[in-house]
Amino acid sequence: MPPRLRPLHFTRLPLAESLARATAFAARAARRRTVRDFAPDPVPRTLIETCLAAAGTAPSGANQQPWHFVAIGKDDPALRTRLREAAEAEEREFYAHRAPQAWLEALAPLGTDADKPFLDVAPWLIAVFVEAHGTTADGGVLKHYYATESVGLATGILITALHDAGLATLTHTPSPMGFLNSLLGRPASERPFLLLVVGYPAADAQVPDITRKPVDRITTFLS
Ligand code: IYR
Repeated sequence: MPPRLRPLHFTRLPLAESLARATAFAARAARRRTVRDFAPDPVPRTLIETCLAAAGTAPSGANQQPWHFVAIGKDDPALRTRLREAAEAEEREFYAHRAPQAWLEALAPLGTDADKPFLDVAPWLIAVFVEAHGTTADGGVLKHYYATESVGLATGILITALHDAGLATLTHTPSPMGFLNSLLGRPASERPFLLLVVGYPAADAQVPDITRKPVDRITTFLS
């Protein structure tokens, strides 16, 4: 069957405007910091939903859109407690036993530990899942292509959208994350990708004094 096509309707920007936009965006992006101290202040659901809509525009393998987001507000404090307890149990194992010394040394500049109060405090947690495979019309397994890469792209857009909307995020990766399936009722066909913590930074939030590689160290131009 031939693909169904329609006109793109692309508007080309004047070059000066492209440059101005790119400069402004790079400056805004540079202001994003991973935050670990959150304020309890509420964030309306509609703001989260709008950023999730942006995330859902990510390119994906064969346009399969193999992502699922579970947004957890504060209506169910018992669920928050269960999530925190499960994450901290894994983290305690990680910091005390599982992490090789070299990994702990790599994390030292960030000052992280097994305590995850932000899982209680932040107004929203967004659990991101990879749909490792889909389901065919007759109930069979539908292979997904580049599922992990696709979800990484969507998560990048989500983080950027949340930042651009004036919110702070923490990309949290308790490992292993299987408890997210059971606590959030997601099927075995979905693999937890990460847990995004979202809200406003605490008034006294501090961040590690670290730098980013300049563009000429992360890029090779061949021209
Ligand atoms: N998941 C642990 C450890 C951790 C790992 C990496 I890689 C980080 O960049 C930060 C933390 C934790 O959340 O503390």
